[in-house]
Amino acid sequence: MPIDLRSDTVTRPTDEMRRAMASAEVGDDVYAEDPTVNRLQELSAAMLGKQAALFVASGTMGNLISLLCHAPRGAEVILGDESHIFHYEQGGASAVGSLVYHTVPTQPNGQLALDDLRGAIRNKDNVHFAAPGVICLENTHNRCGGAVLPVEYCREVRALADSVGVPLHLDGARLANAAVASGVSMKDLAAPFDSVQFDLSKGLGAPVGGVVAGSAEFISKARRARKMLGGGMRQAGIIAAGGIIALEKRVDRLAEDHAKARQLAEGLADHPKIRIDVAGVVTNIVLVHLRPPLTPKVLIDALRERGVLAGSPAPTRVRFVTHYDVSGEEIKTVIKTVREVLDRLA
Ligand code: TLP
Repeated sequence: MPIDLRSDTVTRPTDEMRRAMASAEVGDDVYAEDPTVNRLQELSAAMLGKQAALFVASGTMGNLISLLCHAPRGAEVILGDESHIFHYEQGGASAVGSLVYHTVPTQPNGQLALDDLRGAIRNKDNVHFAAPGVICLENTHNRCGGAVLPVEYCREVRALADSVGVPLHLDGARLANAAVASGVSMKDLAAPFDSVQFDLSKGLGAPVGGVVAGSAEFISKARRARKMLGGGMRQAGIIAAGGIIALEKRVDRLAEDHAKARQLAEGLADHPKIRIDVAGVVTNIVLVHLRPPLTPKVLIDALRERGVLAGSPAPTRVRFVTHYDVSGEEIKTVIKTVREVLDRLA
């Protein structure tokens, strides 16, 4: 078996999760009658300090549902140019919801500068402009190496959003990692946002799904949007049961993944063919910047031959993501392998 660091999405459910899934009580969730889904939703809403929550098939679906419910046709989704929603979700809000993406530069720490946001919020009373529909942040920030957004910053964006009457959405696919790394609860991190989506199927280890949380009114709209998108999943308690274990038992251990990421970054950082911002590795993502002429493809192919899998988010970067299914010993093997491969490559 290769050591797979392409993503924390590769984690497999534990035996405990599989047992819970096998014995889950189920019902038809389109009628809101699946007791296990209902329990996951109640637990999620409580953990995020929101009135209600909705189980969704994936993080991508959770983000799309949220944007569709916040913004009317033709309105703008204001978001970072390095955000997951902009890069990796097929422009779904445009394709499905007739929304317009308005990007602002993402700072290296994952934040969007308040001045840039102010500049992007157009005057909705001017007939020439698309109206502002929703502002989106991302915590942790995937393409910024798992950076954590401080809650104080999120509160500043909230104040700005309030001053112009625009809702605020959080892509919190790895919100649990942000909470563990910063020592701020998921509830406090979620508080400034009207809606939050988080994933159960990444570092938390559930096999499928995510959750959207918000006000009761927002979630009843979200339930309609989920059905329209084909996400009415019937006896979904089978998969929701894994999500309950993830939330109840798998949050605190994310600290181990963060330590493994730090171990990896520190073990590689002094190699002359690469650059790593070690201090910036605070969660489970390690971005390795390659010095030319080295390219991600050459490095990734050579590592694959030696049984180590990594991904490439950009033309000069390779990404390693730590998770439950990779041990500290395996990280030592990865460090040794990457160093040997780098020494050998041009
Ligand atoms: N991220 C995946 C890939 O899509 C890149 C990964 O391997 O990191 N928001 C953020 C910040 C994400 O990182 C992801 C997945 C999603 C949303 C989408 O979640 P899913 O895969 O459940 O649709």
